Amino acid sequence: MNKNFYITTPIYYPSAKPHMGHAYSSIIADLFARFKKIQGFNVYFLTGTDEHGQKIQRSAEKKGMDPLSFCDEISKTFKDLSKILNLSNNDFIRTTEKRHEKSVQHLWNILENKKEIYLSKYSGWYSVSDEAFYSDDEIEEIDNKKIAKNSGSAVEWVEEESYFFKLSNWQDKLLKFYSENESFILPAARKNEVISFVKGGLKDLSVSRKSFSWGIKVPSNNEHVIYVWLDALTNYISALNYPNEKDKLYNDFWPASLHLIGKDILRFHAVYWPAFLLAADIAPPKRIYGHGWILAGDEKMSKSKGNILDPIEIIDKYGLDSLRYYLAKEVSFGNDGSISQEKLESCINSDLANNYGNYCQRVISFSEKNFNLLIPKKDIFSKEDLDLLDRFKINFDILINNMDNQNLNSYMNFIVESLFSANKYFNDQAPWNKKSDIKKVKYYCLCFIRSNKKNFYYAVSDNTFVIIKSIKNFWD
Ligand code: ME8
Repeated sequence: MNKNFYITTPIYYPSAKPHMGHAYSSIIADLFARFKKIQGFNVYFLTGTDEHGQKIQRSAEKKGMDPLSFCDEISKTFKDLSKILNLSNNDFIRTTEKRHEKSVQHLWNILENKKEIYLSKYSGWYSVSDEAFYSDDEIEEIDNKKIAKNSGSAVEWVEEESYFFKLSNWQDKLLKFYSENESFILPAARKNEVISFVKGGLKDLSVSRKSFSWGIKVPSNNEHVIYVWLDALTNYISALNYPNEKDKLYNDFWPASLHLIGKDILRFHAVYWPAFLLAADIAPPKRIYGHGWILAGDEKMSKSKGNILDPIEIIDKYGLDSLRYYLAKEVSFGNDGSISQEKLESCINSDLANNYGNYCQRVISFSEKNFNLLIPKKDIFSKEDLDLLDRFKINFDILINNMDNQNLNSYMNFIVESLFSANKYFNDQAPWNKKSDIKKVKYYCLCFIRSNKKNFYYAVSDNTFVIIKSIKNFWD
């Protein structure tokens, strides 16, 4: 069995400071990475920043800075955030690094040599905010402004010489690939969206720009820079030292186990990326999971809308583990979820403080008072007690299966239900009245805390004691 697991977040645009949406993708990816580690997998976890293209060039110009200095400054805030979030990432890639440029140009040369790329002229709509080309039927006019229907971003008319990738050749091969790899795109509803988009017909894709210069040069024609998405997607292999196919990282970890992304960038990952790779005879990743959006009210939280919650402020106020728990539990994974400080507080109160925290506190202080914190022997159990204790063991394969299919909601529900039933057990047994065998009750309760810690809290966070401490602080 292959015990390597390669997981990635999107590489974020350093056009403005990171917000809760970025923190969300990174925290959930980290949760899966940690879970696989607990299972004994050799995990490689990548995140980073996507630094080329017109969007970054314009953002830098607005600040009166050269693009690289601008990226240096903002990319650092993303890197700092990865530390503040306690991500277990192995690498942080920046697309302005030389190692990445070499990789992208190599991939370009392969595609050009294989005649998958040709020179022509692009005329059509372009959204700088999405860094995406749109066809006529994908745009609409609102208040005299042309916008992309799916994102609401402004589009502008572009006419310029451009290289094209023969995406139209890949329509049938992609459909075949999706049907042979049933769980390549998750969740299922998103897979259907992608399939109907591809069935609707694929046009050749413009993969270079000539009217600005902030990007990686087309090796054979330095008047053109490579389209930022072809550049950005390649980060997933450049970080593994592609094109050095003998490299250990590349050998061990490609194809990736999971690209975790937001649903806004599904088309790039589930259509363009496998087409580029198949055209270059490189295996596509095993899975793309497109999660939903974090909403503020009923709108997407985004830099351009200015409705963002700053993860650093929230962490300063409530602690990292509370935020990680809240995002994993309260945002139904795969769907959009609206978050707020009020909901975060009530989640901390009900689940962490009243439920798990209260439980740990009662059990531990009870055990301190009566047993000097020593754990009694296991031979005092009835069958019912052992069944209760085995709850995790019995469900372990189901839990692993949930996590392997990114069914985070079922996993979280199991944990939360277990917390409730453990609390109920302690109450029903009322060991403080000495009506039941208090040693037995205590053993069960401590086991529960321990297995919960191992199976869940380590996955949510590195340091369970920080959680218990922060829960205690919350009470006090
Ligand atoms: O798209 N809710 O970068 P980006 C949930 N550079 N997730 C959100 C979110 C929200 N409100 N807002 C952002 C790019 N995200 C490209 C990616 S990858 C090769 C290149 C998360 O800075 C989500 O994962 O716009 C989304 O897909 C990503 O940030 C977009 O980040």
